[in-house]
Amino acid sequence: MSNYDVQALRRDFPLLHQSVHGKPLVYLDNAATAQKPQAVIDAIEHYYRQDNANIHRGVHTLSQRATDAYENARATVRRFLNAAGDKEIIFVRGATEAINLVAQSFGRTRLQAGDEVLITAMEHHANIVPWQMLREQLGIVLKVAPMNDAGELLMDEFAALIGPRTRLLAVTHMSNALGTINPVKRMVDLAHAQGVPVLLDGAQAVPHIPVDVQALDCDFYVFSGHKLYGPTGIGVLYGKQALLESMPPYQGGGDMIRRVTFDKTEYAGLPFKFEAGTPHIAGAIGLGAAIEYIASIGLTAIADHEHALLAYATEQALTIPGLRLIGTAAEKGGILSFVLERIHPHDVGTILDHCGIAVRAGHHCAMPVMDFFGVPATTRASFALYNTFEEVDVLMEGIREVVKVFG
Ligand code: 7TS
Repeated sequence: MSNYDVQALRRDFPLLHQSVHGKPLVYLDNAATAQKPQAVIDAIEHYYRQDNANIHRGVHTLSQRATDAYENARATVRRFLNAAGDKEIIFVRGATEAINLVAQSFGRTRLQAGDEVLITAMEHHANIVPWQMLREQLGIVLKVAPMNDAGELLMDEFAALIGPRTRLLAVTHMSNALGTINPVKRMVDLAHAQGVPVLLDGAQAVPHIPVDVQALDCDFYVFSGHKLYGPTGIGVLYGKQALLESMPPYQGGGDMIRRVTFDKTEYAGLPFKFEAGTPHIAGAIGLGAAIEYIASIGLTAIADHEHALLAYATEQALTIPGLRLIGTAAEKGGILSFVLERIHPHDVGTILDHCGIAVRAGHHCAMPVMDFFGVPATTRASFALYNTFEEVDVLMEGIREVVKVFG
């Protein structure tokens, strides 16, 4: 912690150095999307200035360079997740597309009416709606594991919900609305004990928690590049090789085939079977650069810094009259979600914006979580590697200003 030089790190992020409404920008909407370091911007620019070509299909030099850069990014992701091989890393648009891929490829071919998919009460809509679509298509049953008032899963109830018809457990590693970090290793073990495969939604977890998919032994792991300091439009589906091999393609087109005639198509092997069409080449390269950037700092150092920010912010927030925290799990990542008595979160967000502070006000694509806590929305501040204790002070001053204006 002591040699964590946040001011030096901030200089790596050009966007942070600007004013909003005449105030220095305080960017605390990192759970929605994180800012990009110069290294990522440079990698994307270098690709478009020097190497741009379509991949896998060209013998010319640029195409080979582009292919190498794209496949190197895949290897970087494989090391980041400690996957067993590059074939287990599928580039997709983001966490959302990855979950839809699993629902439509794995789900649609393996599940039947009456089969169950088990999720939790704190899922993002991206890990609810694809299963509801499968319910429409197949007549499967969606089961929801409950949580307590702190936003922690009730583990006994969860374990009891894994039954003979459970075909998949799909659960968030870290909640975007509450910050709760779930005991995913224990959950995987409980599911596997009953032969149930597990999908982990790592969209919020990967920027904050070192992930080892082999140690977790999860069957699928998904995340988005843009929350990990990488570009939008790129994300990752990790799947165990044998499982991915047994699944049909999600989309058809170029690059995912070995041979096509009008009568029959033979699909390509992994990972290309799941990457139909020209992929987001620059996005993958940018994501690779983001992962290398994070590795150069160390995810553990980043997590320690963010935990210190969260502890400080929590302590300060609790001194503000009428403030109620939403999400007080013992295991929590850098997310501070709250409501102020009789003040709508949109008003909070608007006033904070006038103070130069970017927070998110809304349901955070987790409406069932809002329903559970009996609130229409929350205001959410979420921390990243470049946030400072001074910024937490500015946030708290801003919230006190809101209370004064509306109080
Ligand atoms: N899962 C979780 C836990 C998320 O937080 C999000 C995005 C997604 C899935 C979907 O990711 P996408 O990149 O495919 O959209 N969460 C948020 C958020 O909290 N505010 O904006 C997006």
